[in-house]
Amino acid sequence: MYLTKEQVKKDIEAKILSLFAVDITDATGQQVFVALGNLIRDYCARGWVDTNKTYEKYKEKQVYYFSIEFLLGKMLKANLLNLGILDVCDDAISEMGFDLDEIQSYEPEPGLGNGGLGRLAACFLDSMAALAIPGHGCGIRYKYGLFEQKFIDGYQVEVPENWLREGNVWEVRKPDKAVLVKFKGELDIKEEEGKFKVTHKNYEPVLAVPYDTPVIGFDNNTVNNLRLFSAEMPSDDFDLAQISHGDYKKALDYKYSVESISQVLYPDDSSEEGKTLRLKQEYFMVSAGVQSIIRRYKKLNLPIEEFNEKVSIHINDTHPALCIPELMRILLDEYYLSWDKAWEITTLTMSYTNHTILSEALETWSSDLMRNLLPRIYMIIEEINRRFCEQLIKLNPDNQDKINAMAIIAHSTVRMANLAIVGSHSTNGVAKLHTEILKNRELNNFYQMYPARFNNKTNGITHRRWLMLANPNLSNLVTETIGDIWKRVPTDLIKLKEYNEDSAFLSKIEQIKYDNKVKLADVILKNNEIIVDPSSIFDVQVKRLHAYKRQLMNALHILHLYHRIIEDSSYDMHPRTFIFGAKAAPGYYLAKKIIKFINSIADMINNDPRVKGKLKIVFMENYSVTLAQSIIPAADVSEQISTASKEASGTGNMKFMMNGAVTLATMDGANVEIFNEVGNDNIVIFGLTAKEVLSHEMNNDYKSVDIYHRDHALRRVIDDLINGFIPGFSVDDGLDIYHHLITHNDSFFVLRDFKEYSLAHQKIDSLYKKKDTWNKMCVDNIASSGQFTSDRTITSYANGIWSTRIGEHF
Ligand code: HBZ
Repeated sequence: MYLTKEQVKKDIEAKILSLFAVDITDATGQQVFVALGNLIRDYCARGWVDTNKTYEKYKEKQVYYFSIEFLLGKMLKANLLNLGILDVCDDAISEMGFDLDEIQSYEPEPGLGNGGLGRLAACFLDSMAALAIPGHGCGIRYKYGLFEQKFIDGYQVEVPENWLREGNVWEVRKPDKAVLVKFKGELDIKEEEGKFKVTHKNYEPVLAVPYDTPVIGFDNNTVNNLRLFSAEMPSDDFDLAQISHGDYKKALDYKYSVESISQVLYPDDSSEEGKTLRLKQEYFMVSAGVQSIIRRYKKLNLPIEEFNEKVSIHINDTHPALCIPELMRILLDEYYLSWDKAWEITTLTMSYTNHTILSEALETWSSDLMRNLLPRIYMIIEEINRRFCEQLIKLNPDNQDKINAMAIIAHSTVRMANLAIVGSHSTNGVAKLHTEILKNRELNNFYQMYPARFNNKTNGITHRRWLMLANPNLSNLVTETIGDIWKRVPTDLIKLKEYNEDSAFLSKIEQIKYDNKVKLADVILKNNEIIVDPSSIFDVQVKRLHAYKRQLMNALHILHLYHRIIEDSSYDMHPRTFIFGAKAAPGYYLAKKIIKFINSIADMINNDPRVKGKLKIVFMENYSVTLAQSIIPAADVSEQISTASKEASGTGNMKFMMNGAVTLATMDGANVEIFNEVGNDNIVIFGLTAKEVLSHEMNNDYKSVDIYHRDHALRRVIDDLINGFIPGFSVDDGLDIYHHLITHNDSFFVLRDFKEYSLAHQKIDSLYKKKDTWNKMCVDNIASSGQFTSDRTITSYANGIWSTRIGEHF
């Protein structure tokens, strides 16, 4: 849209006046933020309504991306950028005596996700809107997002994150579009005139109230919708009478239990606990979302048999897999379709993405729990399973083991991944290696049965947030150098390669990186009270804390460097600043010990004068999207060091390369594809390959203790865990880590990869010392990053899975 600065100023003044009854001269930063947020909603309201009307008018196929998490990040500047009014608003705001970044600091970050999976969902929304794809998000409006992390005495402490305290400028409550979700109760099934009539009696009703947030497309007048549901007590007397029978106390207890459904995001991204509340959350989101979709479909006046031609439902990991039995339920019980027809429509509508191969993260539910909470849904899953097992028996009459392994229900548990694969027409992994592992190992049985359903969609990130917004100076330099086509066609970034030996260009790249490091150094000083040197190498590992991601290997290596430096004061290395950011799941014992370990070595090393500025360690509290946006543009080295085969894809790796960091990586997840794009000269690779890891696991032939005895330098740092060497780090804390590495045989091959990791760091050091080589590597990384945008990923989903239109309407 086009606006003049004068118009923006007038609009802001008028908003401030109408919302707060104050003049702009008396307005607080918080008030300016709220006014600007409201103004953005005004600016996009017409487009929001018109986008929907156009979709309806042309009866276009809609995609609904169901995800239990959307990790959006702050939206003020992203929305201004997408509306095409970022610069004019920036100018207007500063002329009014404010600073746009400061204004954005008043926006709470909606932390409605744990990590990669939730952030991917947010990048996908941005790309669907940018590509004018009729695609919407569907999820839960958690009252409390992911906990805020605090360090007390080096330990992680979790504090509730009340992100809605000051209200949320972006959302619109839609009470008229609320739907009823039914839990528990009994079923009454009668046959009448050849139809099965299913009546759900004595159920517990929960009202799902939608809150809609606009998802603004980049400069294309498209505004899609993110619909998040909040759980409320229904006000309908009839429904309530069933529950409380007029008993006030009972009604209040019920209200509390209903509201708890959308109260808090589960903070665990690595293990499934099988808690009733989580299952309630999943069905709540699914049932509310599918009912809304059906309601909207009805408005098209098309036969229900054509549903799958107009609707695609995407299941982001297995958490929304109950979409499958829920749609079956509606088609069977409300439309009286035959099982076969309902099943055909359902499988054609549904598609599923797998994000993990870690078995402890695979979702299963106890049959008893599910039967009790969701009687009709469980009955439908039983029937899906019965029919599926019939097929399995026909195909494998003599292989009971295989049938047991593939069944959807076995040993009184419902396996959600099996349900998702069987009930959809597409199953995809999130990087080539990951998809190959799924096809050839973890899901091989299913791949053999349904080879055509399996496909790869390598993850991507939105370059609008992760380059244009996070790194405006680099973004401007890119545009000055190759023009601005890359903003719409990010693969155009490859043109930067032509400048990778242009010394004037390289020094501008270097200067921008340096300036970003100075800015981050300020943040570090403010947050951590640590002075870091912007001319040191900023070596960054930011991601969830997990044993397989091997923050521990990084920390042990830092300890190793420390020993070398204090033993040999002439030890030659370019000064390094190691930066960490990571939250641990509150119940993940080992991960929390690793946090304490890193904080303890940071304290020790940062305060030891013998280090002479060669090493600094900074563990930034409360890693979030907001922090990522200031850390990533300032990184020189991107640590992507997971045990090969364990990281499905990774997306941080892509954000770093796009901002000109050099990746230090194992051949895991999307690192493999980054390696293939940038070439061996522009990345530093080390460690076991996925094949080697899987072979060790299969043959059970790895013994960490042997390496411990062989490698003196490594033994020394492992012993430091338990010999009291590190001030403030107790032997008890150290023993937990020690046992993991030695007694329990180091499940993630830290000891095996340590030596190569250390050599890889030496290589980084010598590369960095050759300034031109290093700067060229940065440029080549930026140039190749156009392959890793979510625009590319989403285009491939739209063409290969959803069969939805891409393009501009207006
Ligand atoms: O999904 C991550 C993968 O670990 C990462 O490799 C990949 O790039 C990313 C996007 O595909 N997985 C997660 O982030 N998983 C979760 O956050 C999660 C959340 C709740 C759960 C289980 C996993 O119950």
